[in-house]
Amino acid sequence: MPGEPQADCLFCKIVTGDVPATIVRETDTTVAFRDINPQAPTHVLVIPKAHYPDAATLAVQAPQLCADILREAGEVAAQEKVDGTGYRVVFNTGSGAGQTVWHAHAHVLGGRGFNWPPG
Ligand code: IU
Repeated sequence: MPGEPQADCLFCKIVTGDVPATIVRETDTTVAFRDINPQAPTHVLVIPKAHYPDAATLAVQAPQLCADILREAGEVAAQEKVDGTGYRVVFNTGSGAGQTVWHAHAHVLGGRGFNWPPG
């Protein structure tokens, strides 16, 4: 079933509390926690509690969750006080784009300047 927890998924285990994470925000549908390998002073991952393998699948199968994640990204940025200067929201989608964890997640990065195009 789409959205069902996956036994071998690290982020599903963070949702259940079986794997520890530094959670900064939680809603009925999402969890936001600090990335263990931060790439900016603020680097928080926002994930749906339900399991979808990537952002594109999430958009097709549970579009409301995309809106929930983007709203939460904005709330994280405000909570971290990086909304004034600007912040970046990234969905790496597919291994060629750098996706390594197959549970949809948004990176919320802030607290430093960013280049364009990205690396
Ligand atoms: P990616 O877009 O799939 O590459 O992002 C996965 C992120 O998950 C990456 O930035 C990792 O540092 C992060 N992460 C984590 O925060 N905690 C973990 O236990 C693992 C990965 I494994």
